Amino acid sequence: MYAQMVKSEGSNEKHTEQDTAFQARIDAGEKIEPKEWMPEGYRRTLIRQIGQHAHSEVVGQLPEGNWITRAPTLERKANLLAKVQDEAGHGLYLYCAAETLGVSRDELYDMLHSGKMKYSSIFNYPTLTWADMGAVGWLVDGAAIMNQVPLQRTSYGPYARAMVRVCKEESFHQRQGFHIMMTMCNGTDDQLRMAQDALNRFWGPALMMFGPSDENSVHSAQNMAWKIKMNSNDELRQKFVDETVPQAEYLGLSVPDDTITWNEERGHYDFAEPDWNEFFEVLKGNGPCNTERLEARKNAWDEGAWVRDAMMAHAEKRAQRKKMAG
Ligand code: BYC
Repeated sequence: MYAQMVKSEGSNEKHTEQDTAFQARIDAGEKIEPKEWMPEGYRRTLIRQIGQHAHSEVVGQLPEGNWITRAPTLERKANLLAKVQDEAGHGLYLYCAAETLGVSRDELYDMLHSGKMKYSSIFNYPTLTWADMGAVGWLVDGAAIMNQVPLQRTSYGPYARAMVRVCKEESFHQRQGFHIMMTMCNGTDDQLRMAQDALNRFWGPALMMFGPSDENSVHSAQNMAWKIKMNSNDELRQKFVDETVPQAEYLGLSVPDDTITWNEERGHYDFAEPDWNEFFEVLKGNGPCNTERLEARKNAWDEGAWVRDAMMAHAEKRAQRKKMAG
C-alpha cells in the first residue's frame, strides 16, 4: 500500500486550492487528523519521520539492553529494565501513529530490515562500560527530549499526542542517566575516569542526533512550513549545548571540545561542529555497530514469527466463533 502511495504521487497540481487551504489550517495551528485530506508529500514525510523515530526507539533498546544483566545493583537493574521497556512502548505508540497514515507495521519493519528506512545514528555506537548507561541517559535521552518537546505541538494529531507521553518518560530517563553520572563522578578515581571516557565518546555522536547542519538539511524548510518539524537542526543543537555544558561542569567533567566558550554577545556557547564525515559514514551503514544492530533486529523478527502466527490464529478463531454465535 505504501509503495502504491509513493507511485501515485505527483498529482499536486489539481490540489492547488486544497494545498492552500491545508497550509492555512497548519498556519492557524489546527491539528490534522488521520481521515482528513492532506498533501501526499505531507503524508510521505510524516511516514518517513515517524517511521524513523519508531525504529530509533526499538533499535535504541539494544545498546542499553546490553547492560541489564551487568547492572551494579538491583535498583539500577530494575531502573534500566524499566527504561528499556519504556523504549519498546515508545516504538509502539509511534508505529501506531504511522499506521494511521496508511502504512502497515509489516511494511515499516520491512523498510527497516532492508535498510530503506533509517534509525538514529546514535545507536550505531557501542556501550562499553557501565558509565555509558549514565552517558546515554544523560546525553542521548537529553538530546531526544530537546527534539521531542517541541514535537508535542507538531501539526499531525496522532504524532503530537504520542509525543506527550514519550516526553514524560524520556525526562525520567534523562534524570536516571544523570544520577548514574553523579554517582560515578563522586566515586573512585576509576569511576570518574570511566564517566569522563563515556562523555568523550558520546559527546560528538549526541550532537549528530539533531541531523546535519542547517545548510545541509534537505527536509527542514518544507517540514517546518508543515509544522512536522518545529525547529531547525542547528537551533536544537545549540540549545542542547547551552543546557549540557553547565551540567558537565556540575559533574566535574570536561566536554571534549577545547573551543567551548560562552559568547556574551550571542548569549550562547560557541562550540566545534561534530565530525560530519563520520556522521555521513554512519548513515551509509559504516558505523561501528550498524551491522550488529540490524542483524539483531532481523533475528528478533524471524525468531518472533511463531508469536505473530499464534496471535493471528487466535484472533481468527475468535472472529470465527463470534460469527458462528451471532
Ligand atoms: N540519524 O534533512 P534532514 C530516540 C537523515 S532519539 C539518522 O535534516 P529531517 C531514543 C534524515 O533522515 C532519536 N539519520 O532530515 C532516545 C535525512 O535522510 P532521508 C529519534 C539522520 O528529517 C533514547 C537526511 O539525514 N528521534 O529515539 O528534517 C533512547 C537529511 O537530514 C539523522 C527522532 O527521530 C540522524 N541523527 O531531520 C531510545 C525525532 N539526522 O530520510 C530512543 C524525530 C538526519 O531523507 N525526527 N538524518 O534519507 C526528527 O526530528 C528529524 O527527522 C531529524 C532529521 C531531526 C532527526
